[in-house]
Amino acid sequence: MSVRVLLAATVFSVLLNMSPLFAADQPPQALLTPQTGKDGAPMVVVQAGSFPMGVPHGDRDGGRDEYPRHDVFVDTFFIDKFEVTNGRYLEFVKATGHRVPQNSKNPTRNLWQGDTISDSLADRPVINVDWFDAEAYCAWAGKRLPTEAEWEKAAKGTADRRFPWGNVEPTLKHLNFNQQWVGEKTLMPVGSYELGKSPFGAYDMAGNVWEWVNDWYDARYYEKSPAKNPKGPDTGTKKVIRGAGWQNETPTVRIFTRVDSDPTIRNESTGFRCALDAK
Ligand SMILES: [Ca+2]
Repeated sequence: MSVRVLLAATVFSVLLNMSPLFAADQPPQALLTPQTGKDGAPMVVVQAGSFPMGVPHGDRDGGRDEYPRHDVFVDTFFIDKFEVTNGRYLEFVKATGHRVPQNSKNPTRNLWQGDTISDSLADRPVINVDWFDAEAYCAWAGKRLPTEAEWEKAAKGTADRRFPWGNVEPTLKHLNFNQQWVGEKTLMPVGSYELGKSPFGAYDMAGNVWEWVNDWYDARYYEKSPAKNPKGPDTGTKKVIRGAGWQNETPTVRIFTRVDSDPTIRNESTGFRCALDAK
């Protein structure tokens, strides 16, 4: 190989390696380090760009509120790698005096003893928190709840898929689902399912606990939502929860499942994770 050919090959190779720097809507990943909030919870980067929101092309299931499939552009943001744990929530309660998680309808499903938790509960997702508790935690941590579109993109990646890991039907190696209540062991420690993580590296986006997102629920929102950074309706009576929980079966744990919930309800199936703008 002549020097000239070698030089050309080297230049070509360097250009190839740099090509992500020039790709539209894709910030150079190496230069973007995920930040963390005050809670120290690890976060992952979700790069700017479009993704298909709603029921994938060719699939005929899903609720009416999950149609039409539509492309949504979302700016770069960070999202918690894991659901917020009881251990982190306890730090928030201690720091702020915020009320403890409590299931007012079914006290047998409380897992906290006052403001004390067992060691084995610390890494499991917090439950018995309403939308306002979730919002308060994220604000304390210097973060915010993800929008519904951000949540779906973090779970799905940039192309159609039914589950965070792809289109393979769910098994107990992918997620915590299809369970009966047995106390704290109903919930799995966050990040237990390597096989179930999303294309952006977020864990438990399907199963373990449902997750509050910021948006008000509107069954017809997809018919009119803005194509860029949709934030949900301005007002409403119900908030959206996403991702399904430990008690749900296969159809419900699909990424695109949308469910509405009274924002003041505190139950044993719903927790949350936080997001953060990329600065
Ligand atoms: Ca979850």
